[in-house]
Amino acid sequence: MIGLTGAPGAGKSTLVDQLAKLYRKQDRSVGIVAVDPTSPYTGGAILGDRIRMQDHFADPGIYIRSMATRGSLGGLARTTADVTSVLDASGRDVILIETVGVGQDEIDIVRLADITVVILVPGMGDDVQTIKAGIMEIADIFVINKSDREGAERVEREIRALQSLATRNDGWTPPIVKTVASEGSGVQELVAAVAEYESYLQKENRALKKNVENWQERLIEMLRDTMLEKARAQLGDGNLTRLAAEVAEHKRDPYTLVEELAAKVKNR
Ligand SMILES: Nc1nc2c(ncn2[C@@H]2O[C@H](COP(=O)(O)OP(=O)(O)OP(=O)(O)O)[C@@H](O)[C@H]2O)c(=O)[nH]1
Ligand SMILES: [Mg+2]
Repeated sequence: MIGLTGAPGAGKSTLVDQLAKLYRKQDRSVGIVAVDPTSPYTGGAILGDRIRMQDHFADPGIYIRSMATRGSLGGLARTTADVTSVLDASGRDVILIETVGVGQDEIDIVRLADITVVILVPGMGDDVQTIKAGIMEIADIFVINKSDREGAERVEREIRALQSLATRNDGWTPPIVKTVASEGSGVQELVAAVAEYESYLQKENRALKKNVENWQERLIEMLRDTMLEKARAQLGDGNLTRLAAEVAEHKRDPYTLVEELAAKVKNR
């Protein structure tokens, strides 16, 4: 299960498309999940992806599912988790999850993946600095896409510099692969990097350990969602507004209120 994340327009879909083609050539079945947490209403990118993916529609070896945000708390990550679980169970050899950006929702989504590929592009300037907190931790492999553009070397230097500051505690140094997804170059190298990380994960049971960690997080999320749903149901419509007004008007303190509400859910 490979998660690919990066800024809007970084070339994620193009790269996913190329990867899918390559894996199909190796006769492996592919599942693609495209998640768009940022644009709940337009769905433009997803439509574009659908059109781009038309090539594959006749191929039963490829399953494609696009999802826009559900807007509800935890909804997207959870739905994605469910879809990927189904794909996993269906025995797809490779599952590619495309998601935009590096916000919390997306980090949740990539946490589902066995391998996380972070896609950067040249010309982002200081962006690498701003997003480093999120991405340095989640990237197993870095891709510098649009390497046909000026500045790819600079991005590479910046990643290396950040890597030298913080080594991962599992000892893996995420490789940096330069690609031009629109022309298909570097994709072979990316597949090789994925395979290398895969075999690294197989050693010393690392894959299982990672999976256990993922499930630990996911169980907590599922639990949180379920409890929250219960609390919402308990609260009923309109009551939240009334309670919020009371807190805003300093008639109640929020800490005691939340304790009370939580206790009610517990006792049900
Ligand atoms: N010059 C250049 N253009 C590229 C490359 N890869 C993709 N593109 C173009 O960049 C644009 C965006 O590509 P997408 O694959 O849609 O990017 P994305 O990250 O999926 O975009 P969103 O899903 O909207 O966030 C398209 O016009 C691609 O043709 C590349 O390596 N070099
Ligand atoms: Mg896309």
